[in-house]
Amino acid sequence: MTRRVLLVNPNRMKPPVTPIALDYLAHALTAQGLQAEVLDLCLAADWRQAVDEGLPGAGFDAVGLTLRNIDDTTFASREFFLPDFKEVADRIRRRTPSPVIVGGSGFSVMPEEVLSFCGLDLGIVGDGEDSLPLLVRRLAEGLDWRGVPGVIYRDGPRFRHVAPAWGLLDGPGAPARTAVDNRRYLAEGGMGSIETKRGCPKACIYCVDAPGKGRRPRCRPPRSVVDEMQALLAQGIDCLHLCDAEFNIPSSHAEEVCREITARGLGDRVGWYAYASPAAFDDASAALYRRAGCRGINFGVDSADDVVLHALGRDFGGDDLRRTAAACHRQGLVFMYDLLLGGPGETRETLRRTVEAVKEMSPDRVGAAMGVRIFPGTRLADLVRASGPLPANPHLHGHVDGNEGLFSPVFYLSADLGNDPAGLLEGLIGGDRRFLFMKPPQAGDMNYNYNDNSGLVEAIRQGYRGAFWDILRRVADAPGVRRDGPGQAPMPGP
Ligand code: B12
Repeated sequence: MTRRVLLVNPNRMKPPVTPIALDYLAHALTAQGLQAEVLDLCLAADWRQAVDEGLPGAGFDAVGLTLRNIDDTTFASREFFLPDFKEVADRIRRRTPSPVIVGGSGFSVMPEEVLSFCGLDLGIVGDGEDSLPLLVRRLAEGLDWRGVPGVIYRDGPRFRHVAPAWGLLDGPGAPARTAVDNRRYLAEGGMGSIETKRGCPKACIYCVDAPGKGRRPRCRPPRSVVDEMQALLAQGIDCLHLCDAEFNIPSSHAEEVCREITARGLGDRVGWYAYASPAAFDDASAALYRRAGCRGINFGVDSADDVVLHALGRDFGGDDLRRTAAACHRQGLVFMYDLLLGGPGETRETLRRTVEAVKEMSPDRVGAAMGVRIFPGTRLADLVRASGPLPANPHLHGHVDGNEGLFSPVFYLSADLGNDPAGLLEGLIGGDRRFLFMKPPQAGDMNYNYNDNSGLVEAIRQGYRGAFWDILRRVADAPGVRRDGPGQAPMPGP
């Protein structure tokens, strides 16, 4: 008997971002003989009606619910998405007796807390491709499912966990990418998406990549990645954002992917963007990336100050930023430096040094996020807890009372920055239009919080394509002139 699974995307943020997880999961379910359907609430005119119509009673063996974002990780807005997620989950549960299984990058950070908050019983931490089909089958066939890798389930008053398997991604097959409306995401979200590997061995004190992806890099064969790119291209998806936390960790794999793209002659047919690390980047990488169709890199540099970078657990310093910037300039690669300001060790002096140094390195854009979201399970959380109760800590902001688990947003913002850190930062930036802010609505057209960003929605409607920061750049630099498509050449609109 064919088992049926409904995969639901409850994330309705605009501009919309492809729920690539559901495309990957649907492919895996189908490949393993199950039937998968996607209910994408982001693309529904009325999500409540879509849930009511999409859930015909007991028709599914399971409903899979993806939770990508817990909150917007933005100090200025501190938007918490769980109440909305719970509303969707509640409505689904009223419409079906089928088991509801939760997963996703947000879920994996604090699975127990999410399930408790939503009154749900079952989830999968980490990769879903192998575990979800196995769990659904075992549930449907009345077999013992309690050993499925990554599973977390309610057992009386507590939860039980099974460790994720972190399987290798070395199979030759590529996901078909046909379960999600990728064309519509390109038209309304400005880009498609693809993942080349999972896992990061680095030790940044605030990062939550490890709970969802593991600590060991698991790289896909470059041929499989580029097969998937071609499948997307066949659907007209010619602008992509890589979904790797950092594309060039390890750099050898990133280079192999670039070579494979170039060897297949796709470098001028597909444009792509990535997050990357400045630790392992030079002229050769910039040249290789560009030939392979790279249209822009967002380097998550955090700071330009060696003391702060060390405190954040980063494995690079100011010199790496300078080398990377020079390489991008020489090779004509558009790039952004994303700063995460106000963390442990930040002072008025380190802030000044960072802003001045970055201005001198002259990236095309600088993301000036201030305040670091403290997630449970990170070294930053340990550090904060070790210094006493949350409400007594002068560096903490947000929901500090009765929230020792750090479930709803709590931010670290160094008290050494004084009473008006935002004013201090704005003064240092001094109206430099290359800086983007996480501070809606005051940031205006320089707002790079992508949570309900109407300026971006409008630019994409007009035909802009690309990473959101690069769309903001092009809109600001040449208002009224559309510059889209691979290699910066104009490209037909949606
Ligand atoms: C690339 C990326 C972006 C790009 C996306 C570009 C694109 N075209 O896709 C951009 C820059 C646009 C972006 C924006 C934002 N992002 Co972002 N992003 C990422 C990143 C690096 C990859 C996400 C991804 O697609 N991964 C690949 C997919 C395949 O993995 P996955 O979703 O985890 O799915 C797997 C498993 O989780 C599981 N799974 C998923 N769903 C389900 C469901 C079930 C039932 C099961 C069983 C399993 C399962 O199986 C999947 C396959 O194995 C992640 C970090 C990371 N490494 O994951 C952050 C991340 C998801 N982003 C994050 C945030 C906060 C945001 C923003 C809110 C930031 C902002 N304020 O603007 C926005 C939200 C945008 C939106 N509309 O949702 C956070 C979310 C954490 C949190 N706070 O909860 C993350 C985790 C980064 C972080 N470490 O803080 N992002």
